[in-house]
Amino acid sequence: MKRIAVINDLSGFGRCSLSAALPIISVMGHEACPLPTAVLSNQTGYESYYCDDYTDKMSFFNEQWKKICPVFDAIYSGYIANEKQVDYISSFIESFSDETTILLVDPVMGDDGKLYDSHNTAICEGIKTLVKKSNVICPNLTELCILTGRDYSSISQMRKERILEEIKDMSSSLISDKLRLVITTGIINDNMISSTIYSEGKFEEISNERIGESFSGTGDIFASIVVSSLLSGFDPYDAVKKATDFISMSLTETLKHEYDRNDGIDFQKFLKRL
Ligand code: PXL
Repeated sequence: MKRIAVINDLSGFGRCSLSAALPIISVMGHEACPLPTAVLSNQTGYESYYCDDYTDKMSFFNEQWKKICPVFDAIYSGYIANEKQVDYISSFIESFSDETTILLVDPVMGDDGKLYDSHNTAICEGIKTLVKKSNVICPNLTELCILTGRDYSSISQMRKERILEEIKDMSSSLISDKLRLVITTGIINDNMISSTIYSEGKFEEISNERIGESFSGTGDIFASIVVSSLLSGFDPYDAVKKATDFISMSLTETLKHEYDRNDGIDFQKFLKRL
């Protein structure tokens, strides 16, 4: 069985981060080894929350894990709370990977053209350095703009074909010997929502009907399915298709009843289809 180190927070409510990643990776046949960055009563989008920062405890995991699993098949990092964690994750990647390890960094920084309240420009600079050490990233359009220093508000107002050209250009500018796959999510056009895939000079788009608004945890669900699929040997297009179809199904289910976007989406009953 292949092992994925999952570096993310544990939130009691919000069906996001580790609470979403662990069931998804497990049902897809891999062992998910959680390394919590923080333990929260609920994700930070709710009106209030309690957060126990785990930064100073993370290095104890290093010490113990080296004795059990010196190299992971994949390392997947998500929500990062501070700059110190960026340094830690950077050294975790160096010490627990070899040339076969899939390194997926989800550069969680913001949405709808805005940084999350919890994120300042210093953390974003750190995340940029982490992205350079990864080989797969899955930013949303806001995060892709931050990573490439482009202006979200002007790009998001362009017509669809131009937006796609810009995304292709931004994606290719991030590609290096190390970073080989850039997947951009949440590209909204009328009643459709698309993801794009840039790898080996090829640029592809997958579109789904836009269902509801933006919900907690969908980015984490997306990244968890992508990293698990890549580890199972799927090609990037099929990995992204699996993720977007799963999220569409779960969103449709969520909208059947009263909901709060902070509670995340009803994905549980579809897990066995993964
Ligand atoms: O899903 C992103 C995420 C993860 N973890 C925490 C968050 C958020 C988004 O707000 O607050 C704690």
